[in-house]
Amino acid sequence: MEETLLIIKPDGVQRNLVGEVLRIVESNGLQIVNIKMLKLSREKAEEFYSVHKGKSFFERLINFMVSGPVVVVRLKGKNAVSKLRKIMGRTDPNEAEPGTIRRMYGLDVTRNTVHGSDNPEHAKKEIHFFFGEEAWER
Ligand code: IDP
Ligand code: MG
Repeated sequence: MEETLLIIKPDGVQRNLVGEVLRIVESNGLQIVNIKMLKLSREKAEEFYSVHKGKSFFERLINFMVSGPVVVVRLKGKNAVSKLRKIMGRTDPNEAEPGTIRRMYGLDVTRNTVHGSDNPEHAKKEIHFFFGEEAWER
């Protein structure tokens, strides 16, 4: 069983899409292991997205991610990482497949409603980032 990290970004929380995103995720066979709502500090957001530091969209991304609360979700399931990426769709909602979360709900390439880990290694790190030691203890 693989694990992955989902974040419902500020635009999703703000538009009352938490239930809808979780419904889609759960109905695709991914199970919620842990979940919480929080507001990212600028420092935490920059650390989480540190691989994108220096890119043209970095400031816009960080400003967006600290603009309101997010919901972080630890998920498990068969091929959880690739399954979540598939149901999310591509980064730019305009390029995402019909029926994907980003295509249905994303507003633009920044405000694209959800984050999902891009590989199992990063998933472990991201789960630990938000759920700390309890992530290892389970
Ligand atoms: P991903 O979320 O599909 O993995 P990444 O390339 O890891 O995409 O980028 C992280 C986040 O940064 C995206 O989800 C999006 O919010 C934002 N982002 C990525 N590329 C752009 C861009 O070209 N313009 C504006 N924002 C972007
Ligand atoms: Mg990414």
